[in-house]
Amino acid sequence: MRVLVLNGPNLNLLGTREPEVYGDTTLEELEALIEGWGSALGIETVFSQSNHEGELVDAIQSADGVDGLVINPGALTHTSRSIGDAISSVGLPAIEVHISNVRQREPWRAISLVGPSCVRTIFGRGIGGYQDALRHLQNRAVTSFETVAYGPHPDNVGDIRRPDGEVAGLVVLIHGGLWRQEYERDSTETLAIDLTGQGYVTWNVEYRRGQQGYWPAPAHDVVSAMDFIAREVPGMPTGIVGHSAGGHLGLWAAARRADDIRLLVGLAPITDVAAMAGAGAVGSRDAQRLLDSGAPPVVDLIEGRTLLVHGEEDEIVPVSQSTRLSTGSRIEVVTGMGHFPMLDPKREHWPLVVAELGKALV
Ligand code: CA2
Repeated sequence: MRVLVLNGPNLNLLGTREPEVYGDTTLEELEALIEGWGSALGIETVFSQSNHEGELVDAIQSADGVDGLVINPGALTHTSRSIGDAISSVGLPAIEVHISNVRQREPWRAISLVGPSCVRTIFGRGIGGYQDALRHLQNRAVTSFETVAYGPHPDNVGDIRRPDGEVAGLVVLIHGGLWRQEYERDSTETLAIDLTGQGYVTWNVEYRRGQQGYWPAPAHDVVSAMDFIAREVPGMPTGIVGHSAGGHLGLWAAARRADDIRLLVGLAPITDVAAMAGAGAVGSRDAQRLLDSGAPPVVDLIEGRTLLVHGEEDEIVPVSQSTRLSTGSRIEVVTGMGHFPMLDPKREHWPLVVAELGKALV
């Protein structure tokens, strides 16, 4: 796979000014990083940067022999119809990337005239957003899926992936990201693809988060998403895999649909929001916001049908979030593992998760 990475006006200044907004990595360093992320994924990357709208349009039009685009159009995002038109005209899947959280800055930055021509917008994740964009392009290329709405809000959607052969069951995936707006379901996509490859219908769920509602919006959405998929794919033995804050939502939803859920797998789940709020670490502010909106301080387990898997080296959600729950659940502590490797089906924890799903979903 070959991907063109395009950066627009002023991004040549990266690393030289406003490091508090855009970080301290220069464009040259960023392109080297992206090249490395690409080759780790088997993606060849080519680069271009311009401060001129017409040059960006030319670069898109002449994107020969590439399978996708990653584009940060800079401030042209908010004004340029011609860049959006150029993307639509070449018919390549394009991901719009913004380093900063454009939805929580000046209101005009939240408006994108380029976004409607792109298959996804990734924002507010720092330069890591470019890596996520490459991974998402690759994920889109390897399996087909259907994005379906389960409710009225734009975030009331999910991706259904169906296996080719016999169906072993249904797995609902719930992504994490501290209930923040900038983290979306692309993080659980690789797990969904792996599970679909193993015979499961997967339902990778989006839900309202952050500014769109701290509590109970995400929780209500996840339950609605589960009710929706049970109607869409009826009679399936069902499991849930939730990562981090998605583990929290999964536990909450599983307790409410306990009769229907055979196994809840929490990957580095947040189980004690109050402890997280009080820890004074990453996520404490988010957890406090959740509590202030009325979230229960701790979530329940579904006795005997919960598997918690947690990396001992997790610096975002400490392992104590799982080990505090000593009864009614199986807890696997994985040595030498941090928070994000839990999302990688090639890592050592995954065969156990797949085996337990296989036993439970019969
Ligand atoms: O967050 C992003 O990636 C942006 O696309 C960056 C654009 C900005 O206009 C968008 O609203 C959001 C470019 C900002 C200027 O870039 C600089 C980079 C380093 C130092 C100074 C400016």
